[in-house]
Amino acid sequence: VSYTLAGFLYLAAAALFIVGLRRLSSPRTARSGNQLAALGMLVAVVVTLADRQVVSYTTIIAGMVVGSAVGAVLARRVAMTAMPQLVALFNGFGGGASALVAIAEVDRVTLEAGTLVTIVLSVVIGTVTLTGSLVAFAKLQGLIGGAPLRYRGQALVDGAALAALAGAVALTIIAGSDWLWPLAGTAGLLGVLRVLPIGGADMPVVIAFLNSLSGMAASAAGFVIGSNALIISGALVGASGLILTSIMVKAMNRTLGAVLLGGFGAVGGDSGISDADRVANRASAEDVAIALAYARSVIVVPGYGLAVAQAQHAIRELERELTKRGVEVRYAIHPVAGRMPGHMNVLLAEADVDYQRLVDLEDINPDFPHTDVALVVGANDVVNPAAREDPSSPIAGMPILDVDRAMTVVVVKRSLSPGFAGIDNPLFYRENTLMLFADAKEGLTEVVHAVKDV
Ligand code: TAP
Repeated sequence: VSYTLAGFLYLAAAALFIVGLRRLSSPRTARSGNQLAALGMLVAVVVTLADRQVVSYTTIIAGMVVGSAVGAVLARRVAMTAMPQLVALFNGFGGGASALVAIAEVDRVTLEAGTLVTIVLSVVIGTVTLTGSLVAFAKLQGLIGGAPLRYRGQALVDGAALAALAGAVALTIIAGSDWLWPLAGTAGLLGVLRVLPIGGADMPVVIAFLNSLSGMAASAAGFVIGSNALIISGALVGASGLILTSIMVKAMNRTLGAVLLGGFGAVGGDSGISDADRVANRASAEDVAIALAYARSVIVVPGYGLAVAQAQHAIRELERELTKRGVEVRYAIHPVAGRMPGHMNVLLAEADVDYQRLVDLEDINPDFPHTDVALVVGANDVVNPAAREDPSSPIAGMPILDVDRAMTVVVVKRSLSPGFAGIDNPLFYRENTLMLFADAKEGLTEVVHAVKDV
């Protein structure tokens, strides 16, 4: 491939990435956006293989076969609810790959000051991303405890690690590439030390942030090897990761600084609900069916439990039955409902729920006071009124869906157990709340039958 043609094709790939990303902003165009971006990646990979003096095609093909096989198995096996861990691993490997590319490049290029700086950046950001992501993975997968790790002298240890990293950076720049591995070692240590103190409840934000870092590492590696396509795609990942981080941080009413400092999400904490007040109104599927069938308006609030139970088709069926009876049915989507950004949207799309019925938090909250029934399915933290009412709650200030303001609230979940944040939910003990204790799929299926009989 001629130099100009290669440059042109890389540019085309970058344009495909950008258009693809743009199309991801609406569910209607997301599928084609994904395909366009994948096409861009294919172009970039093919041109790289044809254009560069690659080491050996045999090694590359072997790598691609093994990688694709692992990817295919993961794609089929990993449950949607475990997607955050998988994304964490992907980010980590992306960061690690960028660091390795930069280290490998040292022997091939003449080290000018500029190149050395980009190599140091790739190695530091890439390795922090790798080890930080591995810790995030281990926390979400339950391999290590999700609680924030606190110990005496933590600030001192962090400070020492930071100082060691600064020393390794200085030595690499002054004394050259021999110091790259110690540099990677200290950066890796910092990644572990920084993510361990952060609680499981903040992991999604950490993962989005590490995603952004993996993009920055790739971009820096792009400068090292002089690849425009890598610089641009890395920058796109870096920027979109940061935007996602900011959206999630806002949705949890935190700041990125507070999240990264860690400590949030400690289990325990007094909910302030006395045992005498812990009386829930238990309802049967028939009770729920009557409340729903005679309502004018129903807002469904899907949460993590809907995903676990795979109850998306059952809720869609219920929506059909209710709309047949003239009930207005909409879905309220909390930005961090479920376990990954867009979780509920993907789930409901799978069951062919019309996008028009999906309403965001800010737009739907004013409607709850005029709504007959808020039907909460497998959601907990995102409807916990303590966030609004109790300044001492660990989730105080987190924007929630104001379901408690609806005339009647129906909650479908198996028990009174807490959700992801591990805290009690006073909503379950309110007078206008009916609890249907059931697996979401089984419970909703019974409700559908009962609605048909009303
Ligand atoms: P959660 O607060 O985690 O509550 C889910 C509820 O679902 C649980 O209380 C559980 O109660 C119930 N459940 C589990 N299996 C069920 C089943 N088979 N049938 C019916 N119910 C079932 O969920 P949420 O309201 O969606 O909130 C999400 C939480 O996850 C937030 O704290 C958020 O910060 C965090 N988080 C979000 C993300 C993103 S980006 N979305 C990523 C990671 C973490 P029972 O055991 O009683 O059934």
